[in-house]
Amino acid sequence: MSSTPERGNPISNPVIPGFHPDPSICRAGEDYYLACSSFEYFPGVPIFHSRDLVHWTQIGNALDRPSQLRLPPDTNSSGGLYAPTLRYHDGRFWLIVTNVSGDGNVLFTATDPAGPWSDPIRLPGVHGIDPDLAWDDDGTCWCTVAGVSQVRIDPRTGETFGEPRRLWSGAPGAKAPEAPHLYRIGGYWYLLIAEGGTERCHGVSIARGRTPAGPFEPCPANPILTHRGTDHPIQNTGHGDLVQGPDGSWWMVFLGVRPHGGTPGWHVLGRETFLAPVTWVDDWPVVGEVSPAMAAPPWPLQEPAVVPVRDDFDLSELAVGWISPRSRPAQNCTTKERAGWLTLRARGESLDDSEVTFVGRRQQHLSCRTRVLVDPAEGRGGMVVRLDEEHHYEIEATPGQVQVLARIGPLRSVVASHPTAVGPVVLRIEVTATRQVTDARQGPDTVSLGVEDAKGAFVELAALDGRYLSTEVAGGFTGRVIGAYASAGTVHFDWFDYEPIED
Ligand code: 6LW
Repeated sequence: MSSTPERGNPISNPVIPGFHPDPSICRAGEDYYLACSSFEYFPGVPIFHSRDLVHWTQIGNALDRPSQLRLPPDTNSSGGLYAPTLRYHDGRFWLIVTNVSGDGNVLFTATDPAGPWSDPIRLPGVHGIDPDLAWDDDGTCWCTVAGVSQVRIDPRTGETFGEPRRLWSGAPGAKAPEAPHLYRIGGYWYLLIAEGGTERCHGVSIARGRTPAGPFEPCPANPILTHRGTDHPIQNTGHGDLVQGPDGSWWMVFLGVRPHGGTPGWHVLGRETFLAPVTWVDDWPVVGEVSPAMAAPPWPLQEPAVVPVRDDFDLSELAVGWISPRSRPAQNCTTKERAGWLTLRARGESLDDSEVTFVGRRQQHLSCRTRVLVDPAEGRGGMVVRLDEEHHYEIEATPGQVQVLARIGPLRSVVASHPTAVGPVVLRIEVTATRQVTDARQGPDTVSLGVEDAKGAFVELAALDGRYLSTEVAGGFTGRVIGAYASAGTVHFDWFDYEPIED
């Protein structure tokens, strides 16, 4: 267990930017896979692949059909799927996750993490969130949940054996001991947990024992990771998972946020997945420096995937990064009706509705430009920056007019109206992060909404303060999702551009 990652050229952290919280990682030979929570969105639990821990590509969503993921219309935003655990054992991939708005703890298996994953194996005897899976040498499977408690299960049937037993639960008095992960490393069983709550007091602590049930001895250096009380640009660090790199060195993935603007600071991209090196001292893990530009690991890095700006909707299925609130019936969302177009058929009457027809992708950059070509001839719809049903800014097209609408909590407003030629129109939203704070009350960014004229020039119709589309204002566990929607009739979209803007 002794290998210290060399210091190489800087790489950017988060390694998976945007709303990708509660990361869980596993290694299968030379491949790494990672899963994140996804809450009220369908499909659920995005699955990523990497061979260097630095460059990640989404290869699917583990829960991508209604028989796996039922999120009823009354599922709260930030309800649904909480933290998963992804493990590779006995030649199969295992994913356990809690649907707090449905079946509780459920387990899925796959031979290919890109899918298909199995139908759910229910675990009625496992209570609580943040379920973890760990196997003993004799094949016994232990399921450990927030709190922290543990019960033996049969992962193939979901059967539990005996009563849950309480395990070490972190520092006395620390709130929210959760995100447990149990590892057999060397002569110890290590129990890694998060504590302090997923906000600014978040942290990672660890204890070790000689059996999976303990007793556990807390690490004298706990918390082994926290940024609480610091002015570090990455905050809320916690909810970690350990993994060994290709050279045997150890690393941790964990969640963090990047608050922007004046005080108290607002994060708009949700909780993102970060990476940090880990070394071992006296058989205790020591987490290395967490930096937005961290030293690359000491092994060859993959070429980063080239991500196209434009999605032309030319494929018969939507790309894996597109998500919708709660469900996405084919009759409301298809790329098969008008070849090369995304056709959205309205269900709700506005983005205030829990089942609005909306297809979006996570905002992954502090500044970015999104554009869409919309044909509203048969309805009403447009492009939106969404936090949840009560916090969204949109530019909406009907034949001959566009409007900018804003929903902030109890307030809903038509901010601007603008005549357009009848026919397809290009809508644009530009998000510009606050670069220089000159006023303590300054927000994290500005969201500009408008259209493009016949020459392609941006006609800005409104520039709105982005703080109202932040998690600090909206509450909950998610981050911004930007996409296309229909609020009446049928609306067609020819293409959608998402372009990062360097800060
Ligand atoms: C997650 C738990 C948590 O399951 O929030 O605040 C839940 N901590 O670890 C959703 O991310």
